[in-house]
Amino acid sequence: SAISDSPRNSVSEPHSSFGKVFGGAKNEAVTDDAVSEGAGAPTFHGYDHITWWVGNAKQAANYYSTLFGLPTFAYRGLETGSRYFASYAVGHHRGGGAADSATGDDHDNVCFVFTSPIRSYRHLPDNEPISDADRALLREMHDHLERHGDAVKDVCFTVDSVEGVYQQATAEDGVGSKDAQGRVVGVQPPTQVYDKQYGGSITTAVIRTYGDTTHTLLNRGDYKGPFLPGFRAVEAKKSPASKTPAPSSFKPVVMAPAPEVGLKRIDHCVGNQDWDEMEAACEFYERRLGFHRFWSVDDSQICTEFSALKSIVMSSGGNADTVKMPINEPAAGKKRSQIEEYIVFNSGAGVQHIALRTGDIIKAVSSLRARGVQFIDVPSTYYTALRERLAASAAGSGMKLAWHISDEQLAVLEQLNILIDYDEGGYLLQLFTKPLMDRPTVFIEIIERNNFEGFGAGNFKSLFEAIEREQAERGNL
Ligand code: TYF
Ligand code: FE
Repeated sequence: SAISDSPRNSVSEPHSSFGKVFGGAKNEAVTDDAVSEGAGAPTFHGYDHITWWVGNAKQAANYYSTLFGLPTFAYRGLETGSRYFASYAVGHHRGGGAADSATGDDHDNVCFVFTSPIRSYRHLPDNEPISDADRALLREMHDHLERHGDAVKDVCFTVDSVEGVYQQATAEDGVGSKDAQGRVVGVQPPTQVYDKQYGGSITTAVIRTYGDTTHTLLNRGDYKGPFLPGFRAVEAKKSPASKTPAPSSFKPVVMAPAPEVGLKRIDHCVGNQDWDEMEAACEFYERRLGFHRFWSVDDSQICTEFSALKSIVMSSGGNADTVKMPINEPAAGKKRSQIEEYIVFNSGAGVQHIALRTGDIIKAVSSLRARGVQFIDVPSTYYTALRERLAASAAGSGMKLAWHISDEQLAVLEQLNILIDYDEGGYLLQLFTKPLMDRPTVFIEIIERNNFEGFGAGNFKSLFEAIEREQAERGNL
């Protein structure tokens, strides 16, 4: 049946039979090793934004504005003096990442940045007045596009101490400051950048993680601008003012405003690894960033008739475990798994999906569907099995539940093809878009949590079978 095995995978349930739960405390031995003297455990406040490198940032920004209700609020490009790159910041950004991390309240901070090169690297004239740094970045961006297509480049966290985290991440600690593939971890040492236009400054540093993905460590200090230095605010577009009154024969076309989506924050951001790379990627987060293992499942638990995967959720700890970076790797199966398909089309490791949290998934998904977002659909047998399980609980023969979803709510969830995973104390509602680009690589998850911090393990089988049907259409099984 669809969610037949016990989906008890919450952190509060240490006896989970589905998914392994780790203690809440950090791995002290590892952390002590890695922290250089004087530096305390780093504090992560949350996700600030996620940067994608794409072929056409203008269109990508429009796609996420129109389909996901994330308006462009800041821009840099030719008009702001950026001669080689254009960037659009979309979403709702409330500077500083997670102002409410102490309370665990929603941060109302969902922000993507789409960046494109706007000049060729190979065809720059000999006398092009470009800085060495911009020339190197132009080359890196074109290489990235060739290798990965439109893809996530950087996941930016707001931190208390950029210097502290960077120092820990790059410390000579027996492994040296190189990652498992022998590459230097430090990409950009801590740098303070002032903003002449808006005032104030930010501090950033950049480190390398899996694949070509990086993490920017950001402290917004006293920064006053709309997003980051170099960006200028973009206001919502108004219709052009005209002095001459419109002729009465002219009936302007007026579109109904698109329904609001209500995405609140980035819940987690998952990285796919190549074969046998998961452990090293997890160790990276433990040793370099002081993360701990929050939850895991292995291939005996996540498998369909055809394919399997392993997954470990790495978490920053601290208030409400604000930053969660699950790591997947393929496992042996009869056919090519979705992780292997990703690895082929992405040419290696990278960000697989970004989960966006909402407080009202019915409203969010209704709106997203109306806007044209395409989701992966599970068969109706999923809901038949779910109803049986919930009925058993209600009759006292199943899991004892401290929460309730009415038949009517369940019917609405089925209409929208929203998936449910739960334990005794709470539940989550989630669903997944189809891949967002031609390469079957990155997708987005929409998630609502109700006292349940698990990762939808009870949905994995149905979900992966649905994904496999799509893979088959792509000729990848
Ligand atoms: O939050 C979740 O439930 C997802 C599940 O390839 C998931 O992370 C895991 C692996 C995968 C697709 C979805
Ligand atoms: Fe997820």
